[in-house]
Amino acid sequence: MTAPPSHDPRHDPRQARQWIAQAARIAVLTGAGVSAESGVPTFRDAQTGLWTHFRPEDLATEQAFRAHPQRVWDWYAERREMLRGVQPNAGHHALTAFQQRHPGRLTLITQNVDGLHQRAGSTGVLALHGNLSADRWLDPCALARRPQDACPVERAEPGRPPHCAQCGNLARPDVVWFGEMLPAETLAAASRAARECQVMLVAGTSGQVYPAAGLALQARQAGAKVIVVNPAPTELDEVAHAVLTGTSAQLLPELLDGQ
Ligand code: BV8
Repeated sequence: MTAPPSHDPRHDPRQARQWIAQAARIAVLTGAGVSAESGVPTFRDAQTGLWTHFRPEDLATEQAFRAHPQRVWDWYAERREMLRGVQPNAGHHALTAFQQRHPGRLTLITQNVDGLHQRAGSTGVLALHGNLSADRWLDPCALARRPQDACPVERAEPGRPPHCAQCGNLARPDVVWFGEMLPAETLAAASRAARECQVMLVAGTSGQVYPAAGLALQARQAGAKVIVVNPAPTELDEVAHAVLTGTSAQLLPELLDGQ
């Protein structure tokens, strides 16, 4: 265990590790940073290639998709392609191993849509923002007899978003876009975990996106110790009891392994 140069408990992994050891219930909130060491660019890393001139917030919206379906679809297709060769990293595995050693004690809440926690074997993952590798229909089928009936035919033509050959409905990624509500049950379960935990571990998120980032405040207000793991300052540092500067693949094993 590396002792920090200045013995400030706010920056001492040993103090954080002790809080975890004593916690009956632990909630973990992860963001794009925990996938960085798997080679997945974070959500606010500089966009590259075709996307240099777009902000993610301007692409990840229903309005953008309706206005430019091809462009938004291509952005998601490229992100899906990038995920193909990617593996979970030591941070993902440390969370899974802890869950396996202590069934029911750690609730994993993620903002990530890359599915890496699930692929690492984590269970009961509360995926607040959906799943990048799944599609759903943009609108109810215009020709269906009942609104809940899905479109019958998904026609995929190279490069175009799959669409219904009968009514023209478009398929869209099964993620939560900006301006869209989060899945109510998932958010309620995440909020309950935040309010009932003794420790909330916040790893790899800039803390800019709500309501996800608000879970850290809920945990703090309910009396939990809040621990932030990030190589850089975040918007949640002032909510935290401990701010550990480092990467998740390095610090999550340090905090969780052997517990
Ligand atoms: C909502 C899926 C109710 C899509 C994502 C105006 C109108 C409507 C809403 C709003 C509005 N103004 C504000 C809002 C609320 C809005 C919001 O919060 N906006 C922000 C930009 C201010 N929220 C919403 O719209 C949410 N819905 O509020 O509904 C509503 C409805 C209508 C009207 C009003 C309210 C929906 C939010 C969900 C958006 N979808 N993803 C997709 O992926 O394409 S969010 C997206 O951001 C990703 O999921 C990402 O995970 C998430 C959060 O970002 P981070 O994970 O933190 O990633 P980021 O790149 O920012 O930071 C990475 C961090 O990692 C950094 O800190 C870095 O230092 C660190 N790091 C780097 N390397 C490492 C590392 N950490 C550890 N180890 C490393 N190695």
